[in-house]
Amino acid sequence: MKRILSVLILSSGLLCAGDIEIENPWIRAVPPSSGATAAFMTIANHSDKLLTVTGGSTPVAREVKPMVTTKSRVNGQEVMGMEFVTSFTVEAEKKRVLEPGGDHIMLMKLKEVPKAGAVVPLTLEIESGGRKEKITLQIPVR
Ligand SMILES: [Cu+2]
Repeated sequence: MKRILSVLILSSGLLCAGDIEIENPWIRAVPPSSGATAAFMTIANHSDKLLTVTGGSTPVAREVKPMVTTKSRVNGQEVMGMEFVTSFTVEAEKKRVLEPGGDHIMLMKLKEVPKAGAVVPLTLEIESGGRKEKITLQIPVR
């Protein structure tokens, strides 16, 4: 059986939905001509099961996709890159930090360019132990 849980918080801070805690979420303010921006946060998994962020949605963008940093070797040199992935995982009792220069959530094909000081809703689809949950965060733009 699937359980859908929806939780709302105001502005920044902490969200606790059972075993999932989202710390310090924020969205990067971008110039009006930008087609994309990114969301950052720390996802804490307090359960004993693997947690997977399988997707997301927001009224301000047509596409929401997880992106991770990659390391590859080109001509013997280590090269850092970025790559879209279908999901993020967070190990049991661990945290995953999404931060500038590292893993993040891309908001693309912006319908509305988030301005500094605004608060943008972002819904994350999360799976844990065969259970699916939706968490809606109210994320400050800065
Ligand atoms: Cu990106």
